[in-house]
Amino acid sequence: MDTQSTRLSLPSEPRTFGFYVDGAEVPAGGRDVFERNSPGHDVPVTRIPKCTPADLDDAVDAARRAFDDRRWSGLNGQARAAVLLRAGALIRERAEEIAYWETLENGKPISQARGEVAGCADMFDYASGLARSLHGDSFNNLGDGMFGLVTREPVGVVGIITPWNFPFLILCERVPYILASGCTIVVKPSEVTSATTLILAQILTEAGLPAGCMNVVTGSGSTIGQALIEHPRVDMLSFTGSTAVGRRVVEAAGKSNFKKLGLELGGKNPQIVFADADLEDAADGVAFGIAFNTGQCCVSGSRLIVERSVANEFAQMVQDKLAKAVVGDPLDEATQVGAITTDAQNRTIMDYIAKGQAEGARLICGGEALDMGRGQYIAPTIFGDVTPDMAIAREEIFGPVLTILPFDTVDEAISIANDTEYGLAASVWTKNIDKALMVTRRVQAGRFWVNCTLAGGPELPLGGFKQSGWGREAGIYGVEEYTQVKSVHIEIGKRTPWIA
Ligand code: TXE
Repeated sequence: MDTQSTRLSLPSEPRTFGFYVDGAEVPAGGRDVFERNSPGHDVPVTRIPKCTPADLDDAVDAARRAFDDRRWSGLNGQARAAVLLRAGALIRERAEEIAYWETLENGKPISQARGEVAGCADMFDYASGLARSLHGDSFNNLGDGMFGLVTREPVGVVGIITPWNFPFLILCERVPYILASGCTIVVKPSEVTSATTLILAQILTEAGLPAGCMNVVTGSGSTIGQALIEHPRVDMLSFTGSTAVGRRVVEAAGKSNFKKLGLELGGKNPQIVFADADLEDAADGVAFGIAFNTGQCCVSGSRLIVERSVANEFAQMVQDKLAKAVVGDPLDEATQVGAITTDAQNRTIMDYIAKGQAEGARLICGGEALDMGRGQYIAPTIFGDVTPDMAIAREEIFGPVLTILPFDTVDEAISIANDTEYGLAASVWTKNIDKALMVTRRVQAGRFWVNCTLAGGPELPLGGFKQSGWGREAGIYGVEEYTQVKSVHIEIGKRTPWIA
């Protein structure tokens, strides 16, 4: 790649990856191969093996052996932390490579991918500390004859299924925390964005992670994904993706071994803007919240709930902001909004835009595909005159489409915000502390932003209320999620006999 110019060049030929089992890369061999085209350029960029169910069994067996013989969970926290710290350092060393392949497969801007990769290295640094500080509890108040302990133990073999919108970031919000807990892993990345997951497996081996602790099996959701969620020797599964597949995960867990589940599903996240907000900041935040990653974020702020007295003025301010956002080639350093990641998602977004117009919403801006010569791009779009019953106000579009819903009172704002089956994230913009706290308390969402949006880092947990999911990832909560608790009663001294 030519790093001198402001636009990186495309690879001269697709990069070929193997999958990853028991500490080594396995070439595709006679297996079918999936050739991925860059959504920003429509040229082939990677070649990924389509694994078989037998490959998945091999990966689960490797993870099972690595867990059961305690080669990882039996190490002390210091030793586990050392591996995670080295992995963080190696991610930084290979940051440019990871960002490049992430951009090619996903279509996100290279500058954004670089920021995400830096954040991912930080996840490993932070989780390394948790490997050392994870602890249980003790009960010294049970009388002189009894002492109580609560210990945390790793759950076991964890399956991870990731989507295509943040292939590396979502992975790194999970992997270091799971490894910190002492579990071992089998990952099934999205079939269209597997490259950077395979790079992470290489990095972890180089960092000193024992063989079998991190395995990656590539392939489709309906074959490999379904086999992983049904697998009887997988103890826990972390799924991030659509609500429809989330339901299948719950069914499969019930039909197999009742594996523990973590689910991060869809969102239809409110951005509540009061008239007393710093409207300039809020307009920038709302534009960012809907156009970042082309709106393909589970936490995108897709419903603008704005106080009626400033609704028109504010809509104009957001429109002006979006008009200045640079949409274009993801490999160009100046690009802020890249390509739509999959053909199917491109169709879904365009269908919702047509549906919004058919339902009677007013198209304020955007609403069209942008011709960049190649690849698939959609202009950031705003709909006004939206009513809460319209599909564009209720369903997750997963694209750069903002719907505006006005309100008159605080109660009404809260009620509109909660009028959804989802509860993943929410933002409130106001300079009035009472309103900010009232809204933060009463709106049902797992992540809340006050006078900001899409903020995050390794310390704070993420996850959803209502149908947005189960459990939490990241932070100390993320490590604890992958442990189970054991209570230990220890009798001290002579037993009081039951039979005299
Ligand atoms: O997701 P899928 P898709 C939402 C978003 C988007 C819609 C569809 O609204 O428009 O989902 O996206 C694997 N058993 N989100 O179709 O299918 C699949 O291979 C096991 C929100 O891409 O859920 C991939 O690895 N696994 C979301 C992962 O599930 C299966 C992010 C996600 O794919 C499977 C992505 C099966 N039967 C989409 N079928 C978020 N919360 O961020 C598929 N998969």
